[in-house]
Amino acid sequence: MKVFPHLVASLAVFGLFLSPALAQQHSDAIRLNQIGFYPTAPKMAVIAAEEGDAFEIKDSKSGKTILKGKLGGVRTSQHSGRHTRIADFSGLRKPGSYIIEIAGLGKSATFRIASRVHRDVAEAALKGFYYQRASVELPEKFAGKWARPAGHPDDKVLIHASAISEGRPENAVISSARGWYDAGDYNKYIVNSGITMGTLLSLYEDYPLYFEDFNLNIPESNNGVPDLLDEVAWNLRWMLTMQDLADGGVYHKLTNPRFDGMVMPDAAKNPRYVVQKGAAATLDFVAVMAQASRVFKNFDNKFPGLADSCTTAAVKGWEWARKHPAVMYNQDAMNKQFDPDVVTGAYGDRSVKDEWIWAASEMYATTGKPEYIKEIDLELQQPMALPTWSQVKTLGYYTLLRFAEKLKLPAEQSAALRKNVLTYCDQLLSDLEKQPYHTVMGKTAQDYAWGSSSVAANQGIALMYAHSLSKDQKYLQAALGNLDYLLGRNATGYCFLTGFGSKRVMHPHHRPSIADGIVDPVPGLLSGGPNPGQQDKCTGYPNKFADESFADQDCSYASNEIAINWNAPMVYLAAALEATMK
Ligand code: 9MR
Repeated sequence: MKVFPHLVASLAVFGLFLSPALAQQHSDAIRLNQIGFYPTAPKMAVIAAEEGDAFEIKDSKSGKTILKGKLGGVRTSQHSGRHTRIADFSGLRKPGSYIIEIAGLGKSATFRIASRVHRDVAEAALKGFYYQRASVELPEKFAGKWARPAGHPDDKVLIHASAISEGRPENAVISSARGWYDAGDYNKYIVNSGITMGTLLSLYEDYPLYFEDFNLNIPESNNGVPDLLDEVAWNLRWMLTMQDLADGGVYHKLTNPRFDGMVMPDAAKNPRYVVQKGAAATLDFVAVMAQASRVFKNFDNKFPGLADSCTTAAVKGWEWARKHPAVMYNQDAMNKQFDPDVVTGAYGDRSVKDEWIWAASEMYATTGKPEYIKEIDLELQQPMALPTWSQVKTLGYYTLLRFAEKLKLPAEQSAALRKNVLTYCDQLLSDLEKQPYHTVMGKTAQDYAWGSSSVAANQGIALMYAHSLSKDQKYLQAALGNLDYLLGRNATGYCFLTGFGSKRVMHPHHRPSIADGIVDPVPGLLSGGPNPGQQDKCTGYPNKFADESFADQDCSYASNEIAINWNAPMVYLAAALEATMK
C-alpha cells in the first residue's frame, strides 16, 4: 500500500485511525468496581500510580464535570511496596453513568451509580452453576451461544476397588447422574459440593424473599420454585446417589482416574469411578442433606418426597460417621493399595472435627434435637475460621445463629456464637485505612491462597452476618468493599467474574471455555484470583507479589481456574448485598 505521510498524520490528528477499542482505552492504573455503586454506598477508586493529586468525576455521556476531589495520602502495599492513593467520591449519589479522570493519567471506563446495580452480577453468578451441569444438554434457549450437547451421562459409573461393599463388588455399575462439574475439570467431588451447597442453601434461608423474582432462564424457571433452589436440586439429586444405601457411607468423589483433556463434555468418554467412602465426605453430605430437608420441606408439592429422602439420607450418613469416624481420604495411600491410581483433585483432610460441628449443627437445626450437639465441642472459644472446603465449622455457627431463637439456644451459647463472628470481623476491619486498596481482603499474604477470590467473598459473607447481628454499617461497608475488590478494585485491575467488567478475564482454566471455539468464556464464573504459589508454572504471571500473582491464561489452574466453591460465595455476597441495599 502506498502511504502518504502527511495524510496519515492529519487523519491521526482527527483520531480517524483509532479503532473503537483504542479510542475508548482507559488507564489501567485506575482501579475500581467496574460495574458500579449503590447511590448510598461508599464509592472509591484506587490510583495505582505516582501521577496526579486530584480527580474529576464526569458524566460519561455529556463529559460534564460532576464532582472534583483530591486524592488521599499515599498508601504502600505490604505485598509489592507499590504506592496507591484513594479517590473517594462517596458524596456523589445521583444515579447515572460516569467516568473518573485523573489529570496526567487518564480516564477510567464507564461505571454506573444505580440501585440494584449488582443484580446482573448476582444472576449471572448463579446461572454459572447451570453452565456447570453434568449429564444434560444445554440448549440455546437457556445457554445462548454457549449451548452444548450433554456430556458425562454418569449412568454407568464403576465401583473403584477402594469402594467395594456388600452387593457392590469392584467394577459393579451404579448410576450417579446430574450434579455440577467441580471446576475447570469434569469431576464431581462430594467435599467441595458440601460447602458449595451449604453456602447456597444458607443464602436462601437468610434471604428467602429476595429469590421470589429471581429468574435465571433455566429449564425449571417458572415452575413455582425459586430458581436458586431448582439449581441446587440439580446437584442435590446427584449427591443422594453418592450414598451407599447398604451402610449409609458416602463416596468421596465421582471421577476419572486422570483429568480429561481440554475437550467439550460430550467428547470426554473415559470410564468414571466412585472411590472410597470417608468421614469428611459423609459428614459434609449429612450437613447438606439436613439443611436441604429443612428447605425443601416447604416445596413438598413441587418435589414430592425429596425432603424426606434428604432426612433419611442424613440420618443414615450420621450413623455411618459415628461408626467410622477415623476413615480419612488419603489419595496417595489409596493409590498404593488399589488400582487404577486416581490423580484428580484430592480434597483430602486430616481432621474432621469441623465437619462434625457443621453436621451436628445442621442436624440440630432441622430436627430440634439437642442431643446432636451435646457431645460436640463447638470450639467457640477458638477464633472463628473462615469457611473453606476443608474447614467448615463456621457454616454450623451461621446456622445456629440463624435459628438461635427458634432453637431456644442458651443465652450464653448465643452470645458466644455472636462474639465469635463479631470478633473475627473486627479483626478484619482493623487498619482498613492503611490498606492499599481499602479492602479487608488482602491484609495478609495468606489471603492470597489458591482460590483467593473465595477468601474475599467468604470474608464478605462473614461481614454480612456481622452486620445483621449488630446492625453496624461498618460491616456492611466492608462487605461492599470486598465486592468492589472482586469486580476490579484490586492489585491486578481485573474484574474476576467472567463476562463482566472493562478489564475482563478472557482465558479461564475451564474446559468448555477452552474447547468451544467461542471467544468469550462461559459467563458468570469466578476466577480463582491471585495465588503466589503459582503451582501451574505458567509463564504469564507478572511477578511473585502475593496480590499480583495472577495470569489470565488458560494454563493457569492455580490462579485462573473457576470452581463451584468459589462461585457460591460470590453469588451469596452479590445477592445478599442486593437484598440489603434495595
Ligand atoms: O481449591 C483447591 C485448593 O484449595 C487446593 O490447594 C488445590 C490443590 O489440591 O485444589 C483446589 O481444588 C481443585 C480440585 O482439586 C480439582 N478441581 C479444581 C479445583 C480448583 O482448582
